[in-house]
Amino acid sequence: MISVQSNDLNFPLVEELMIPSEKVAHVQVGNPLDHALLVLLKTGYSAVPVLDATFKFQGVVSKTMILEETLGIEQFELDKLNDLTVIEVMKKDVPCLKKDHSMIDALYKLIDHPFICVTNDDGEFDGIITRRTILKQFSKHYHETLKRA
Ligand code: 4BW
Repeated sequence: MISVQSNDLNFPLVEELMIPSEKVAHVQVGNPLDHALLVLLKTGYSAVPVLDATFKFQGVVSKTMILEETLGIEQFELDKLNDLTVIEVMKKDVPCLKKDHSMIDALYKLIDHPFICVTNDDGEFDGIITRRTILKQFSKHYHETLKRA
């Protein structure tokens, strides 16, 4: 069996691959659900990070979470879109990465999540790393390194 050490292959760091915070659509914990749904629909993303007023990462909210919350027994209860805020429906228990983690750390976490948020030591939001980015990197490595071996 061939064992490959990730650092032997000189994989890039999360910092080099992430989408920086200024290019990432996000919502805030106190936003009403109708605002969050509007952001998700306008950007076309299924899910986006949730931040607090001090730019600290708090969780992730998706279209599905919002729609499930507004679905009553027999119909959608659209009043809930105004009455509830993002903090009441978001998923808080999600993994994060730091800028100095390697691409391989990101790969393991991206198996179960379409994107992973990157935070600093104070929990402030630095950006996201996505499945697309990692797949592109592996494709690049395959052509440049593994295919030649
Ligand atoms: O607007 C888009 N532009 C591009 N270039 N690709 C898009 C766009 N919207 C969706 N896609 C593609 C990407 O390949 O569909 C995939 C699934 O999107 P998603 O999950 O279900 O909305 C995208 O795959 P990805 O780039 O690996 O992104 C994984 C997830 O990361 C997305 C979305 O939830 C989140 N995301 C990506 N870029 C983001 C973002 N969230 C906020 N802001 C961003 N800039």
